[in-house]
Amino acid sequence: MRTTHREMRISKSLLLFMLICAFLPPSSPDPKDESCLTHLFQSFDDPNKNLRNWSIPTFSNPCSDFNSNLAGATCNNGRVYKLSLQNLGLRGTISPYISNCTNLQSLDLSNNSLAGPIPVELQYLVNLAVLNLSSNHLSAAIPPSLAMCNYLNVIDLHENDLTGTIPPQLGSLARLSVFDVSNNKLSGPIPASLGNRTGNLPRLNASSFSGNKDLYGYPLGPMNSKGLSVVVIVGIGLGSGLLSLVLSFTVVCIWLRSVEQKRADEQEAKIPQLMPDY
Ligand SMILES: *[C@@H]1O[C@H](CO)[C@@H](O)[C@H](O)[C@H]1NC(C)=O
Ligand SMILES: *[C@@H]1O[C@H](CO)[C@@H](O)[C@H](O)[C@H]1NC(C)=O
Ligand SMILES: *[C@@H]1O[C@H](CO)[C@@H](O)[C@H](O)[C@H]1NC(C)=O
Ligand SMILES: *[C@@H]1O[C@H](CO)[C@@H](O)[C@H](O)[C@H]1NC(C)=O
Ligand SMILES: *[C@@H]1O[C@H](CO)[C@@H](O)[C@H](O)[C@H]1NC(C)=O
Ligand SMILES: CC(=O)N[C@H]1CO[C@H](CO)[C@@H](O)[C@@H]1O
Repeated sequence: MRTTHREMRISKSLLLFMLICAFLPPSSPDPKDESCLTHLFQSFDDPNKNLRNWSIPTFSNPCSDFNSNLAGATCNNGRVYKLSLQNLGLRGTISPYISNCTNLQSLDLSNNSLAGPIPVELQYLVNLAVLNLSSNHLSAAIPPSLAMCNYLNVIDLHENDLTGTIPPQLGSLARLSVFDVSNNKLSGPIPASLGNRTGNLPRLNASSFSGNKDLYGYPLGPMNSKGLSVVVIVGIGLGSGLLSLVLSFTVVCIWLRSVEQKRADEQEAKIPQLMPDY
């Protein structure tokens, strides 16, 4: 009787001990990941509540388990190394604090409704190999500093509202095998460092660049046709300007003449009155 009671007490405390252990973090939490995830969560707008288990307390230790307890985050050695948050209907922007997830190797935010610029701070993610921000509403220019992420082998930015030119610096990324900026609002020449890669570098074809109406050069067509349309537009502009100038001149001339005529008529009418009546 007594022993079973003691056993029960022992097993109870053992259970308590195990419970405490289960809730204690196995490694010390990382302040950088916490800052990264907290700010990212704040910059996202999540109307479908897909990130409902991204709560502030968990950010202090996102990698308490083998895996992260945050939807879409994967851990390795106590750090977040992969964020896969595609197809979640996320709105809002990408916080520059993303740069504090310094162990990130893969960032996939594709097929959401994220707006704003691609943060230049991505340049601090020196381990980044995969960047997929495709099918969002991202605007402004592609940061040339992405070229600082030496391990990048996938840059997928297709279907956004990106403007400006393609930074030639990205051509220096030796590991780059997938580069897709199709269906944006990019303009200018395609840098030869990307459009016409030489040596052992994987070549990119037209499908990487198509759907940007002001982008030109190999592997897309030359500027010619666009140059012609610019000439036509300038021609139409100048022509219509000249025409309206001529028209307004004519109108002024007609008005002046009618005024003159009117004055002459009045003068003529006055003449008989001025004439002394003999
Ligand atoms: C959060 O969601 C992910 C996937 O939906 C799941 O694996 C994880 O266990 C959840 N975490 C918590 C604390 O509920
Ligand atoms: C994009 O996400 C939506 C849900 O937000 C989903 O219905 C659609 O199939 C996704 N598209 C792709 C190409 O994964
Ligand atoms: C990027 O994400 C989109 C949509 O989720 C997917 O269809 C595409 O294959 C991805 N790109 C790469 C290079 O994996
Ligand atoms: C591509 O590069 C090769 C080697 O540098 C060069 O001979 C060729 O003319 C280039 N093609 C175009 C279309 O620029
Ligand atoms: C262009 O490259 C992509 C991926 O490398 C490939 O899937 C596609 O078939 C290529 N298209 C052409 C026209 O060669
Ligand atoms: C600790 C750390 O790296 N903090 C950085 C987090 O990101 C912001 C925005 O990029 C930086 O200003 C901090 O220095």
